[in-house]
Amino acid sequence: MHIAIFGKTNSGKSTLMNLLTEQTTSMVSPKPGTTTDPVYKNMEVDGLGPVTFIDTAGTADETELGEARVARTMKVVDEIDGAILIGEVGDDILEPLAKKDLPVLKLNRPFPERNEILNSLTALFKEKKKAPGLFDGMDMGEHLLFVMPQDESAPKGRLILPQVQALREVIDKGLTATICDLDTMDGAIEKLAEAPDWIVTDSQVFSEVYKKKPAESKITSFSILFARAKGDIDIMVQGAKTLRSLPPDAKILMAEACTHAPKEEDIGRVKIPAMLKKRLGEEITVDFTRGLSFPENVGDYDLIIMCGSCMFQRPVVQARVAKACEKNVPVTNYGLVIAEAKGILDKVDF
Ligand SMILES: Nc1nc2c(ncn2[C@@H]2O[C@H](COP(=O)(O)OP(=O)(O)OP(=O)(O)O)[C@@H](O)[C@H]2O)c(=O)[nH]1
Ligand code: SF4
Ligand SMILES: [Mg+2]
Repeated sequence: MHIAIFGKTNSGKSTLMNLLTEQTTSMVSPKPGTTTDPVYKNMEVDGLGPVTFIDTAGTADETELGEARVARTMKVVDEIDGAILIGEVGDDILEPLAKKDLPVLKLNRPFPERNEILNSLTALFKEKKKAPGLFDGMDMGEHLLFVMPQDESAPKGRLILPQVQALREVIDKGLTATICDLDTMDGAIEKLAEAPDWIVTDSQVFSEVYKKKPAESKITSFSILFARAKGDIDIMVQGAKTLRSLPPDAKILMAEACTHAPKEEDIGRVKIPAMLKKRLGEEITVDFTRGLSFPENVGDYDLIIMCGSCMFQRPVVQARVAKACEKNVPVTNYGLVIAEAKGILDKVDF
């Protein structure tokens, strides 16, 4: 959950950030424009779980570079689940918050006690609907088989974040899971009393897993679970299907949330572009963007392909889907595009 603090310069945003996090997270000074870039701090809040508080540069900043600072603050609105507003705040902030129907806590100086503020936040967010989970629509007690090959680009000795998040949600949702590699998949299924209800696979081995799966098991991928939970699955399935009609000189944008250094076998940098060229021809253009930067000229593209975006809050993914739709640009994600490229998109269960 991301909660940003907004207010005019010198309103006490950084003071509040330090009060909430009980440490000197942000610099405080009587000089307007002290905070220049958003400052992020993670904190566990009783009743809310892990929260990232974001201190922002003040609005109504008339100092040198003020305009650039305000622009960075406005971008934060795309990332958040809620906001704390200090004092009088302009329509430049109020309107986008209202448009997204985000919960807002209004505070004035002098600030209430820290616990009082945290309790108000917890109460405010409890009223708002819970964000969708990865396994919504699956029933408690269902058994899942996770096929998770770890290739050269996997981090040493660890699992990638989408897999970690999925494992955690299995427990939270009262599901059970068996984990295997592609080579050990047959043996894993043999050990089960019944075929798994669902097979969740790494998208890269989609077609191999599909061939091996018991007829009664439904199949999906980690990326598709993330498309369901964070994006808009219907729009993104349609986006993947546009591969069927893209021109040979198509312009495609790959948007990856992570900022890891790409390795030789990188899925976003190497494997998917190679698949796209095989399908559409060598004439296509593939551009890349990373992290929170997202180009203004989305309308210039014929297709936008996002990663699973496990690092992003749902609002960021939703904002990207909305931006693409506004410009009539199809949008999808890695898993869906791989399923389409391998010819099994129509056989996947959503
Ligand atoms: N009198 C009084 N001063 C306060 C209060 N809270 C903060 N201040 C002072 O107000 C000044 C600005 O506080 P900051 O927390 O840096 O304000 P900010 O909104 O982060 O400012 P920018 O980063 O410049 O946008 C500092 O000198 C603080 O000590 C308060 O409740 N009462
Ligand atoms: S943010 Fe994207 S690239 Fe990074 S681990 Fe998550 S899904 Fe993979
Ligand atoms: Mg500040």
